[in-house]
Formats: sequence, C-alpha cells, structure tokens
Amino acid sequence: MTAITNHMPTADLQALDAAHHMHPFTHGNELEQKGVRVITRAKGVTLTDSEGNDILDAMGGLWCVNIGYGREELAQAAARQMRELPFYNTFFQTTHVPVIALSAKLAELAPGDLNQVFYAGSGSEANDTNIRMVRTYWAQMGQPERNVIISRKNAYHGSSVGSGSLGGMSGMHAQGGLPIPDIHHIDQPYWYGEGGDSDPEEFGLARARLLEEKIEELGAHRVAAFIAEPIQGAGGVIIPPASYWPEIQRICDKYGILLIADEVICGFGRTGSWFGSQTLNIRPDIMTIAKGLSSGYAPIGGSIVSDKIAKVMNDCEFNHGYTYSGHPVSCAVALENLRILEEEKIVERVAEETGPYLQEKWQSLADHPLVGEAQIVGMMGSLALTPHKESRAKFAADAGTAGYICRERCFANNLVMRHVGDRMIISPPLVITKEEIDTLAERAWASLDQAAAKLEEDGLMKAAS
Ligand code: PXG
Repeated sequence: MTAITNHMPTADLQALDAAHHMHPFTHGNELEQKGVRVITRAKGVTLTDSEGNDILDAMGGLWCVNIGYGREELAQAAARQMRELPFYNTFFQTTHVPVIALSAKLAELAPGDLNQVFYAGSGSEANDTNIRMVRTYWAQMGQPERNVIISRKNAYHGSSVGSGSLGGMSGMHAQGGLPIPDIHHIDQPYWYGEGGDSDPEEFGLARARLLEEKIEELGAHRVAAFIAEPIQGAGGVIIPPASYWPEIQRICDKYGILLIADEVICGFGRTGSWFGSQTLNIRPDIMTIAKGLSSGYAPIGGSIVSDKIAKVMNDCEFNHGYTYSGHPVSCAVALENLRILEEEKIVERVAEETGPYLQEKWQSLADHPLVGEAQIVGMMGSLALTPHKESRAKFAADAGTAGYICRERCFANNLVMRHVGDRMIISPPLVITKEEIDTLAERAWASLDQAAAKLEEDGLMKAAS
C-alpha cells in the first residue's frame, strides 16, 4: 500500500497526482505543467498547503463549508454513526434514525409546506431527481405531455447528463451530447453584462417576461417546471434586479408551472436567511439542497418537496433512488451541522452582524479602478472587472483573461477568490470574523492592484469595441 502522508515532498505528491488523478473542470496537461496545489489541513476559514502556507479560503471550499473547517463535533457525529450503523438503505420498506431526524428537521426549517425530502448524494443527483419527479408528477396528474423544463442560460445545476442539461453552460453543452430533449433556456437577468443602457428594474422585468414568452411559444400545456438558482452562483454571483423574482413568481402562478429553486449554494444561511427563497420572497414547489446542508463534511443532497407534490408522488411508486439516498453517516453529519448553525445563531449573525460588515468592505472594493461593480447578498459576492468603469466595458482580450490574472494574484497573496470570466467571486465560510473580513478585503485590494499593474504592463487594459 502506498502511504501518502503530509510529509511526502510536494513535488512527489504533484507527480503522483498528475499520473493518476483526473481533475474536474481542469485541463490536465496544463495543470501538470503548472503544478497542483496540495491542501493538507484546514481550520476555521484557513487552509494550509503542503508548503506550510496559510490561505484564507474565501470560497468556503466550493461554496459549501458554511460552519468553517475543523469542527470536532461533526467528526464525532460521523464516527458515532459509523460505529452504530454505517450503512443501510432506504429502499425496501426500511428506514433509520438519522434519516428520520434529518427529514423532520428539514421540514421544520424549510418555508411553507415544503415538508418531504427525497435524498441524493449531491446537488447534481438531486436535480436529476427533480427532472424525473416533475415529469412523473404531471403524468400522475393526467398531463404526461407536460414534460418541458425551462431553465436559464449561464445557470449551473450540476454536471450529470440531466443536471448539466438543466444548466445553461455552453461549454458543458458542447461536450458529451447535452442537453437532453425538452429542456429550454431563457436569458439570465444579468443587467451589468447584458443590460446595455436600460434601467435595471425594467431589464429585470423584461428578462422575467422571457419566461412568459417561452411558455406561450411552447404552449403552457407542455411546460412542467421552471428551475433557477435564487442568485446564480457558479455563473458569477449574479444578483437579479429586485423586479425579477416577483414577476417570475407571478408567471409560474398564472400558468400553474412548478417552481424549482436550486438552493444548493443559497441554502443554509448563505444569503442571510436559511434559504435564498426566503431572502428573495420566492414560493418554490421544490428546493434542491446539498453543499451547506452538511457544510461539505459528508456528501449529501436532496429535494425538499411541497405537500402538494408529495401527495401526488406518494400515490405511485417512483422508480428512482440512489444507493446513498439518505446515507446514515451523511444524515448524522448534516444534523450536527444544522444544530451548530442553529444553536450558534450563525445565520442570524450573517444577517445582522458579519454580513453587513462584509457588505461594507466589499462595496468599498468598487472604488478600485479595475472594478466596475461590487455586488453582495449575505455572504456571496462578486466584482466585475472592467478596463473602463463608466461604460461597464468588457476587455478586448478573451473573456476570463483579466479574471484569471486577478485570481493568480489572489492565490499568490494567500487568498482563495475565484474568477468566472472577468467576475471575481467569494462565498466564505459563514463563521468568518470581522478581523478575517478585514484581511479578505485587504488581500483582495492588493490583488486587484497587482492585477491592474499586470494588465497595464501586458497592454490588456483595453476595452472591446
Ligand atoms: N446546483 C447548484 C446551484 C450548484 O452550484 C450543483 C447544483 C451541483 O451540485 P454537486 O454537489 O453535484 O456539485 C451546484 C454545484 C464552481 C462550481 O465552479 C460550482 C458547483 C460545483 C462545482 C464547481 O463554481 N456548484
């Protein structure tokens, strides 16, 4: 057996990684040339790499480590559950205590009549469940032709064949035969990038009305559901104009179309409420959950569904499920995570204390010459980089060039801040302190300075014509 310890030299770990590990969303050869960064441990909001660098993780792992790293209670919960009952399935007329307790807790936390949970191992799987669930629901209702799902361009709903089809990422659709049939995409409510000279609220309304146009075009009798993230995450933390969601809700209500809120990122405190749907006043029929549900300590996802849907679905046998649906260890870890979020009032703190503090610091980054806008809700924020603030111009260079340069500077300054195209994004652990927020803002500003200098030096501070 190869024993890999933290003491193995970094270069050896990198070589083994390059030889045997295929990374998601990564150009393997480029990564090998560059040398992968090896993360060895983490505590609170701080990662440590194999070279001993301490890095402020402003992405919360991958939008998920809401309670921060290193909480012993979750390790204890996992160990206890592994000893007692490491696995049993929930398929054949059986259940277990952790899945019962977690389901009851989620029903209590979820808004409205969202009271039943179908489990998955991830957000992608949960959205695959949703495709089959809403189509089966309508078939059960005697309307099997209602099988179209409408989503949005630049949405992210996962990477499996079904969820990748729901998503609106063109790079993903270009590989592997996506999208599957009967998924349609409308334009996103991205005023900064696509709104031109329009008023943001007018633009928000116009983008919402694209849903109505699409429904009319396809025929309402064909449309099963609309799916959207309350705030687009992987697409670049795009916060819609205030006019957008009320109009979407009105349209879904008018045509009786099911609304799926993908809460994989927005859920569990990220926006300052338990769910993004509460922050944005949405009444979904289904919420997709994952990530913050367990703070990433164990893989788990699911769909929380309304009584209306559960009643119909429970009237048939839904031929669907995963070996790890309601995995007892993941459920026990998720329960302990929810206990910590609740008892330590972490969501309230984001809403009332640290969120507003981060917002103030984040907004001040908009004063930087390279930043066209700074947007933030709760603890998910974005900066739009631009060569020309006043006109919100895009760079003449390929999209993502400036963002990548800035991200590299962040890494060099021991800050994990991602880029999506030329937008910089953050989603830190919700437990980040004011002092750590100061550090985040200082490192971000320094990285922006260095990125601007590099862009000038390379002649890249030019606006696209
Ligand atoms: N829905 C949303 C809104 C997500 O953000 C998924 C579903 C899929 O979840 P799983 O657990 O299957 O990954 C996600 C995941 C990025 C990035 O680059 C974002 C995600 C995953 C990987 C990378 O920002 N979000």
